Amino acid sequence: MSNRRTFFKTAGATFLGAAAVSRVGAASLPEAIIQTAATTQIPPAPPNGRPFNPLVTLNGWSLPWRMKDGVKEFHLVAEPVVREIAPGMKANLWGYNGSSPGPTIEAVEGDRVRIFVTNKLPEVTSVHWHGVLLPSGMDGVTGLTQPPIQVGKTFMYEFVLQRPGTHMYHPHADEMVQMAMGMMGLFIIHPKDPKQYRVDRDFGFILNAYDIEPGSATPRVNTMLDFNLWTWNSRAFPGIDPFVARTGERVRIRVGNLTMTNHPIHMHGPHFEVTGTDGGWVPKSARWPEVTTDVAVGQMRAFEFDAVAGDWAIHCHKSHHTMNAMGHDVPTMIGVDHRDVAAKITKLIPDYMVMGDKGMHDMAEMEMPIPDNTLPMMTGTGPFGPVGMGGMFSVVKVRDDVKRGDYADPGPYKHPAGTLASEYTAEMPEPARAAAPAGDAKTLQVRKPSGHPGH
Ligand SMILES: [Cu+2]
Repeated sequence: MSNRRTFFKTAGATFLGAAAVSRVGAASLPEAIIQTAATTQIPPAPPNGRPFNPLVTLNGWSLPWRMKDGVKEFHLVAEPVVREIAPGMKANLWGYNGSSPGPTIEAVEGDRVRIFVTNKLPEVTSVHWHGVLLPSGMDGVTGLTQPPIQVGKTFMYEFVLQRPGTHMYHPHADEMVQMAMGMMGLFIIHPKDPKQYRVDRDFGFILNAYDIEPGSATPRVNTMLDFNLWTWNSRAFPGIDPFVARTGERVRIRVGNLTMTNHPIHMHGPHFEVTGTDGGWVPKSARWPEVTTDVAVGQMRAFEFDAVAGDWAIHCHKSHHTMNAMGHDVPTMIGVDHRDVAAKITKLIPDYMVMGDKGMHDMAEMEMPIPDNTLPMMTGTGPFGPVGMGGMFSVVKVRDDVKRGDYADPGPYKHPAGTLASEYTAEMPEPARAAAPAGDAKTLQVRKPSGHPGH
């Protein structure tokens, strides 16, 4: 195990320690760095090679490399991992280098990269570099462009990065199973000129989804649509870190989708512009303002905005995707008066609770008994009480006093006086309602379109 190291968050992080480099410097394979923490690891400035502005991978990390004869060398290890989806729930997934998703690969336009992939899964795999321009033989499609990477074997991919952009990597072998188990990662190609496409904060994450039965820990891999855990980088709210920025900063968020359905990503607060797709950067004249951008399966979208102070929700706008497990089999009880039934059931089951007859917000407030290793369906607490959200939800937290390079959660927003919604407590008359029309519905006048006979 001497070549496996676990890295923890340290201020600024010494990911690629000098000792690590010298110890393996003479070896033919670069050291495989392993990292299992599920909190956002702020990447350090690149220690060598072309300079770039590092990406902040939400609840993730970037893979260190070594330079060898001018080639940037990375080492990915495909292996089973344990991922905390949110505090209180861990999943048995497959990933790379200790985590799912795997670490972000960051390199620069013009770099020659050599990526070693070691297979420690129980079956064959391969890696496809999704969206990256490369020779066909490096594309990683099992059977088509290469034989599978057998269990215990290592493959080598090598290519020159031709164009800056936002990309992903994932297996192209037993894809349905391996992606349902969490095998994926971001692949960022930074521009050769670090001033080009420059932003103050650059975040990235992958949309993924799991079907993990409440009380269990391993995803069902044959599920096509009915997933119960909708995640960003294999984390569900309240396990997803906030996007922290300083007022006025230019912020970019890059999103990739490797689920089985599209996700309209909606951000409250400032309008944003979609500035990048899998195919590269959108010319300024072709960008349009948005508050929601749909990310289809297999797509990448990058969008940018000027940060405005506040706590701004950011979430998938499919409301079932802001729910955790347990939310999907609950019957609709709104308007049902089941007090009589409840009284009878209580004689048989003393702990029976009446729930959902006035909507489901009470479920967000109540500590319902749930199986071990299961997330409540709606959860998370804000300064004003339960948020009632799970899954694909987080908060863009913008403050006037955040320091450059500081990504720590600044706590709840202090709203300036006169800018906060509040209860109206003065006297309130009954609202006047329009009188119902005389007679019954049959007396309603239905006017047919004129000058249009023949019906
Ligand atoms: Cu969604």
